[in-house]
Amino acid sequence: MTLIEDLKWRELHADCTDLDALSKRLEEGPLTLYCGFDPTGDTLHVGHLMGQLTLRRFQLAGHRPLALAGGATGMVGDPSGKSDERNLLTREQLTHNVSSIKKQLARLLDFDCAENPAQLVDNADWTAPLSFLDFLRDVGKHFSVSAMMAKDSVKSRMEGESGISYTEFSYQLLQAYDFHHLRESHQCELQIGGSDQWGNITAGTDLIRKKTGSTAWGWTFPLITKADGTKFGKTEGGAVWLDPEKTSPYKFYQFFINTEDAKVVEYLKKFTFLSRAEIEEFEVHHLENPHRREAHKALAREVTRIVHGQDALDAAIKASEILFGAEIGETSEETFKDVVGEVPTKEITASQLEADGNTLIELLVHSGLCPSKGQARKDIQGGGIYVNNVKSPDITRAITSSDLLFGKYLLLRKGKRSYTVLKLS
Ligand code: 545
Repeated sequence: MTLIEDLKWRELHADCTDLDALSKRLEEGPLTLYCGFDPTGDTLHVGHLMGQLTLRRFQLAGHRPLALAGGATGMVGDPSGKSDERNLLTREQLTHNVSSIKKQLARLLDFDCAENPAQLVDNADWTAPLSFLDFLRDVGKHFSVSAMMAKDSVKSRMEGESGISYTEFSYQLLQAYDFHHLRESHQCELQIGGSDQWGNITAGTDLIRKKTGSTAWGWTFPLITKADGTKFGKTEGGAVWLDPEKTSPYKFYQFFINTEDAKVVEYLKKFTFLSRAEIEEFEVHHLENPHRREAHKALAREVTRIVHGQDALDAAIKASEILFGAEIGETSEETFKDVVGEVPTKEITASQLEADGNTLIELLVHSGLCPSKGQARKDIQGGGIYVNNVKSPDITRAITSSDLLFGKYLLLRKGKRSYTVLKLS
């Protein structure tokens, strides 16, 4: 299967400026391609993964990827897909965002391989020194205002309530100029992006043709959606970030475990590097034994490994098992801390623990899992109470420091999923 066939099979093809010519070019040998990321925030979320993963697919097929951080374009604001004018970011915000985004962009690509290492570029490097007058003469002259107004990003804003400022209207020229610059300086022949980027990408291929007559292609992938067409990557707790400080690897893993059944195969194709044969096997599994959730587990496993690495994945799986009732057994303290981070935690003092008659009943009330001692007694007798994931049906059960995990934690559970950790203060 060629790279293009693979991308099509993975449903990563929305549009291409000239598919036949690009296919031929890819057969001839490696090319350089790029995808841009504006520092509109200080961390990327799962929705932004597609650009990086697609760059990586090209790299695995032997091509040279450039990840562009929009130090310049971030100062202006891309109107694509936005119904309202953006607030300008301050220089301090931008500097902060650019440096943290650069770190995240460096994760998925290989920057050290001998043949086709990835490279990070920042469009502020070539745009900031440019004078406004030179830009108008050298770039602006190649654009017709009516073509600029015909772009979806501009048209929809002109038709809508909020209109568009001259600043955002000019955005497409900056992105077009980047492509031209990278074509000249890095022999970059292809730009990729989500389908919201089509107007900006074709502004670039047009500019290149007009200025130098060189060949250049644009490729877009569909924006990822949920089964009902709504925005992907949001949970009740907010966006699913790639930064482990903002979204723990455990929560990240659980987000993919909870993928809608109708989407799991599509996401396996789009978010993982598993082969077609492997994915088709999971598809059969899923149709025959949906309750085993093998496809969901494979998806969560692969994406968590790609983004957070093997160790964080192992810990996330272990924490998931514990929170789904598995015995605690050999768990390390590090992993257990992940569990602690995911469930309500209450402090308990040593004297509270050693107090006379300190029974499980009392601690259940203290933890908030049971509203009263009477209810706690009933829950214990009903067999619904677990201490460190071991069923505790004895109402006289005392809790002592020997029950503490790692000398300081007690994991109380009621029923299937209600957990509280008591932590020795
Ligand atoms: C800037 C200069 C260029 C080429 C591209 C750009 C950026 C581009 C853009 N892209 C989006 C983006 O989102 C913010 C990310 C980080 C906080 O705005 N004009 O920067 C997204 N992009 C990835 C995909 C996208 C797109 O980074 O293309 O479609 C989302 O999947 O929205 O010379």
